[in-house]
Amino acid sequence: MRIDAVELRQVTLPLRFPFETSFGRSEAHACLLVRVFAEGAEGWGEVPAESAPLYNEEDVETAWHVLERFVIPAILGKEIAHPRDFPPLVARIRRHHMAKAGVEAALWDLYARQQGRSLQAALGGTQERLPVGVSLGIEPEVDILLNRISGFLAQGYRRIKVKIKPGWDVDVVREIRAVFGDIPLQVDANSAYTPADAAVFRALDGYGLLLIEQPLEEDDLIDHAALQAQLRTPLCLDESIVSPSHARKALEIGACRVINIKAARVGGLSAAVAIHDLCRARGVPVWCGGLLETGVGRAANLALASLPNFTLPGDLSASDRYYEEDIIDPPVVLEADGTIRVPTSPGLGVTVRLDRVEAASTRTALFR
Ligand code: SMG
Ligand code: MG
Repeated sequence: MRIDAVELRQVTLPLRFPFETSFGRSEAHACLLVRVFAEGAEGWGEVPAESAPLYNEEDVETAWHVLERFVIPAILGKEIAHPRDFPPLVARIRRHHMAKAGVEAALWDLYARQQGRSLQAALGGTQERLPVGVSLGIEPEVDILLNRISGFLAQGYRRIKVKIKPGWDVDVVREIRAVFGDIPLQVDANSAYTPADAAVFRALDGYGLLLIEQPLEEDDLIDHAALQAQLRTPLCLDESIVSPSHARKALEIGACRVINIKAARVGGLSAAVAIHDLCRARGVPVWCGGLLETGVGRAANLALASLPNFTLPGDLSASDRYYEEDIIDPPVVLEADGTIRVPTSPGLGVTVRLDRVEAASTRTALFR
C-alpha cells in the first residue's frame, strides 16, 4: 500500500454520564481520528488520548504534534506492505504510544479492507461473540453506584468493574457484595495507592474479586510483586505494561497474574498481539481494556479481544454505555446474553458516519 495522504481530526463526544476515576472526572471523550488513504482505499484509527495527560503522559495536543511532525512524515509516500512494517518506521520516536497506535490501527483497517477480510481475521481472532463487562466510575454516593450496577446487570453485562481510590474502596466493595452477592466483580485503582496501603488490599482480598487492577504507580513493578505475594486475588497490571518487554518482566518477577491489554497503551495492535501471545504461552489470562473509545476504537478493540487468550470479560461495553449517538453504523450493541458480536465485514467491519464525525470535529488537517 502506497500511503497517499493522512487526515487527522480532533473530535470531542459528550459522555451520557460523567466518568470519575482516582485521577479525575470527565464529561466528554476527546480523541484524534486518523484516516489513512492509499491507492483509492482508506482506513480509520483512533487515538483515545483525552484532553489532559492523566491516564498516561499523552493528550490530544501532544498526539497531534507528534503525528504531524514525526509519525505522518515517516509514512507519507511510503510503500507499506503490511501493518507490521509500520512499528519499525517509527521505532526511533520514543513512546507516544497512543499516537502511533492510532496510525497503526488505520493501517490494519486499510490492509484488511484491501484483502476483503475482517480485522478480526487479519489479527488471528477466533471468538465470534465476546462476554463483556462494564467499568463504573466513582460516584458522589454509594447508592448511586449500586443503582447503576443494578441497571447494567439488568442489561446483561457479565461482570462489573468499579473504580477505587483511598476512601472509596473496601466499604464500597462490601456494600456491593451485600446487595448483589457473588457477581463477577473487580476493582481498578489507576495507581491511587502506595505500598503503605497494603492493608487496604489485604482487606479487599477477602471479597472474592476477579482481580485488582493497577493499585500502585506505573513504574513500580517491584512493589507490585511484593503486594501480589501477600494476596490470593490476582493483581492485574494496566498502566505499568507499555510493551511486550514490560509484560515479560512483570510476569517474571510476579508483579501480576493477569494483564489488561490496550493497543493504544502499548503502541499498537502488533504489540498488543505480541503481549497476548506471550501471556498465552505462559498460561496467563488477559482481557481487553478500554479508553472510552468511539466506535472506531471500539470496533478495533473487539477484533483484538477475539484472540483466543482473551479469556476474561473486557471493558468492551456497547456504544450506548457512553454515547447518545456513536460515530459508526451500526453501533456496538449488547446481546441479551451479555455478549457483543465481533464485526465480520472487511476491515473494522463498520461504517464511519462522516456527517457525525464532521459535526464532532474541532480541528481537521490533511497531510499529503
Ligand atoms: O472504555 O469502558 C471504557 C473505560 C474503561 O475503566 C476504563 N478505563 O484504567 O482501565 C482504565 C480506564 C482508563 C480510562 S479512565 C478515563
Ligand atoms: Mg485500568
